[in-house]
Amino acid sequence: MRTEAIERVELVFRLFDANGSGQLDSADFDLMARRVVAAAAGSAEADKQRIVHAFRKYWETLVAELDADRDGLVSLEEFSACTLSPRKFDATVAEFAEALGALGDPDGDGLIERPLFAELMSAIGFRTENIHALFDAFEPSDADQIRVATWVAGIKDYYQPEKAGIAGDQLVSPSA
Ligand SMILES: [Ca+2]
Ligand SMILES: [Ca+2]
Repeated sequence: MRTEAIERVELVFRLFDANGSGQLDSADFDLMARRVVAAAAGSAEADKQRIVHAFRKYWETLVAELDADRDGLVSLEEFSACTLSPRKFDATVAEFAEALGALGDPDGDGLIERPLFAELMSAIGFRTENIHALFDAFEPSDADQIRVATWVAGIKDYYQPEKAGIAGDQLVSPSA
């Protein structure tokens, strides 16, 4: 597996451990969903419900597929196994990416502006400089917008263990 992919997985694990318990648990995903919804003040209620559902589904898939010792928690070691069979998570990641993308596009024009992008990514826990490096890697327009579809594709790429040199690597800096 690519070093970049391992770093991406470890970063996601740290961020998803929203309550800092050292393991992923159901409460992490409720907490993260609340933070992201709070950052999406301008979004429709249905879009907010969609991301809440996507976070719930994400957790249910992780615990069903990765909780090898069946303690109801997902450790970093267990989580890292997600890269061994990434196809199992494709549908869940896609649902999550599309729900997040919808939150980023409340007016439905297919574009997301930098400030909202930064707010949503910050709610997930990424660092400001990494967020802006990622937005820049997506090659924003003169109006400082990127296509939501580009972002959604970028989220899916992020979880692909064979990928390196992708925009998502901007989220993993040596000091992160
Ligand atoms: Ca936790
Ligand atoms: Ca476990």
